Amino acid sequence: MSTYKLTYFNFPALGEPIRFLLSYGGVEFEDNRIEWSNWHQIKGTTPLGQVPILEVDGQVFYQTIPICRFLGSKFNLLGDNEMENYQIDNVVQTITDLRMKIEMVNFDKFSPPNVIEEKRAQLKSESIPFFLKNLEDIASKNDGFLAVKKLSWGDLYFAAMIDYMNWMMKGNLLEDFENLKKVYGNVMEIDGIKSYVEKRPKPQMG
Ligand SMILES: N[C@@H](CCC(=O)N[C@@H](CS)C(=O)NCC(=O)O)C(=O)O
Repeated sequence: MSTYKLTYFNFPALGEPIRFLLSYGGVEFEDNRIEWSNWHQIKGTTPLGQVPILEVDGQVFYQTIPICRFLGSKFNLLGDNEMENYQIDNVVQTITDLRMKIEMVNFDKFSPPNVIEEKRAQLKSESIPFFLKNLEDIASKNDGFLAVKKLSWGDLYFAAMIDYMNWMMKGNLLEDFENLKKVYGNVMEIDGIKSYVEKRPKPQMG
């Protein structure tokens, strides 16, 4: 049996889709949540000076999306052909683009408060509805899933990232998107995910 060790900080963000996938796969994993205060000692030991990293039988994997796709392959959450795999990659990239737009504002340490407020308002009224409408339309054609009319690693990635984006925006981004709510609900109802969410440590969200 393989061993899995995920190293990331004690918050959801990029670690959470990997935690969701490992929980879905029903494998034991070491959830190594590091402290910011120790980060300077760990940074130099990682391939790009970044986390998450996932060690599988001692082999180091890095870069969140490729790790998720790798686990999706392991746990039968890929599409059935190249077109379906493109569709999954496509929604994952769209979620990532939106996440990065929100992060740029949420973690902006340089702009004055009034500029940050303007940028948050722009996110709420323009970028977020624009990106989510794209995903909502795709989900409306996929029977409660984000792609390929069945559960894929893209759904798990989405649900994990929505929680993180909700936290950054201090609200419920899915409020007006019925099909995306179904996608989220389908993931959160999975036994492995439910039991992980019940027992996960309280994150340090700053
Ligand atoms: N492209 C990488 C980005 C990883 C990344 O930005 N990690 C951040 C935490 S979310 C990090 O390690 N920050 C600490 C640092 O760069 O020193 C991925 O998708 O995994």
